[in-house]
Amino acid sequence: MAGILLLLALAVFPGAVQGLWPMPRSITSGTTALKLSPGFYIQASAVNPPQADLLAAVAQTELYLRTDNMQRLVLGRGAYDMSVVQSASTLPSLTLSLEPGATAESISTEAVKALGSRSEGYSLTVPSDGSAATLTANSTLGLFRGLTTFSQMWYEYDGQIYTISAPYDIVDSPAYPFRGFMLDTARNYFPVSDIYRTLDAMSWVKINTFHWHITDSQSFPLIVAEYPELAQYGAYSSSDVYTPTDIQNIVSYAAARGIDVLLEIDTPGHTASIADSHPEYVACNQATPWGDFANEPPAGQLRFTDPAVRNFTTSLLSSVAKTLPSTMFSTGGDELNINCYTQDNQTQAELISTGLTLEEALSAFTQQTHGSLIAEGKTPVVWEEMVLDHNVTLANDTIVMVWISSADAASVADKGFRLVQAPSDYFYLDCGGGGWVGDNPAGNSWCDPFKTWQRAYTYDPLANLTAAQIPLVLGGEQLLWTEQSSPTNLDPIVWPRAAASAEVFWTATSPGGGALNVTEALPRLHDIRFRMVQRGVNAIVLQPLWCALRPDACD
Ligand code: CP6
Repeated sequence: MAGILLLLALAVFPGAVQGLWPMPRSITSGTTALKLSPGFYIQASAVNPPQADLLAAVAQTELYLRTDNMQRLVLGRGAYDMSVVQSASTLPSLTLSLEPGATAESISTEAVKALGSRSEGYSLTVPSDGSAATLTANSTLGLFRGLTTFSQMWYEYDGQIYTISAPYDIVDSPAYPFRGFMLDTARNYFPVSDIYRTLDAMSWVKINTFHWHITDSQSFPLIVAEYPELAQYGAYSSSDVYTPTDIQNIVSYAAARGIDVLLEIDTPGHTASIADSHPEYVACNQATPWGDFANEPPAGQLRFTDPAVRNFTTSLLSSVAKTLPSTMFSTGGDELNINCYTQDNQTQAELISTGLTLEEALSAFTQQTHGSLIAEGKTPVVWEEMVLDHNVTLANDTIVMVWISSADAASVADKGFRLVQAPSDYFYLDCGGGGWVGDNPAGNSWCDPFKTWQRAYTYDPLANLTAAQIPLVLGGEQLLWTEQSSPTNLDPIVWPRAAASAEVFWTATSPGGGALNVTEALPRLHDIRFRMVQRGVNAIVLQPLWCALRPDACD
């Protein structure tokens, strides 16, 4: 009977890699069991000098190893001969070192470097014979990514911590430099603690960019030192705000986890909340019916033809950008409503007096705002309409976010811009189905179409691009617009779905083919989801536990 069970086990998981997410790009693993010594430790003293954030990551990894308690998965799957597992060799330690010539900068310093110069690769070897495991990298950021992988190998069973896939030999690095997650904190407010927890979960799947859509028409929660009136009048309340200290804390928390914060102050559209403190800067403020002036209520867009508004916006963006370490800053540029300006007497008068078309004036506005960002060393980021709809003149190295449709990536690439894949038809996590769901007398699904993790996972980031355009794809991100999300549903609506693109852009087989296949991925996604729950993130379950315990039985 035991023999039949063992045979069955080998047939079900013939050396399958358990638990790793994203899957390393190069891995050999075995079928030998190995357990952590009771005195297991991670040795970082060869990293000289070891920075505080690396030591904190080491301590955190040691804690996760002891507390993840994954026994119900893999070992609890019941198909293993536990006497073999229990007589496994013991792993005494994991030794970290930098490759010769690499400097021991902090993870935080590495995390905010420009995309092309961020080094996230690492090599991780875990022998099965009881000799020490080794992790080497070119940077502390690479060591951090390797620690994340190491922490996903282990499963608690009966008081011991095991892997069943030793020996491991992993040489890993991301396929794409930009792997993001976007959160909108303007439709509904999220306390700093929710953002910390989200950053933790992002780091567990090696997402390296927090695209923070911090302001919009509904609220302006960002306290800007030079313009305190914006949040004073534009935030939902005096407590629903991010202070300069909050911003610095979030940026530091993110960087220590290998995450760069790409802040977005959306302009010139999506700015009705600026009218709460500066009504003279905003056209069609709360005009009705809102549908004639905006994609969702309230209407209101900056009067970008007005020199005072251009100067104010330029100063606002650079005041905020200069407080952030990222080399990127987003000025938005999505969903501009032209009718708002056609109906605005002041805008029309300014166009007549300057002799400019609306698009020429938009170009002038963008050149001024971007000019000051570039002068501060930032690379501007914009939504695709700036390039595809409004023909705005942009610096060649501007990064363009594709959102309207996956089909638009090729059009952006045709114009020669670098791009981030954020297509609504694959990567939007919200249930708006159009950004806005108000009255719904037809009673359609509140969440139609819901994008499953499988949908995101099967996205091909290089579809319809020529070989010459492929290098323009920096990566991609899943996004949460929060018209219908708040702290009450943040974790469940994001996790584990947002892990899908994390693997697409880390592991992606290239060219073409997004990643692996959903059948192979499902057991690993069960495991990372369970690990998220163990670590305090309320990620939704994917299937009955019965299926998670029996990979392949529910395909
Ligand atoms: N808010 C802002 C939004 C959306 C965008 N920008 C949005 C549009 C369509 C859908 C979902 C969200 N709510 N500022 C588009 C970039 Cl389906």
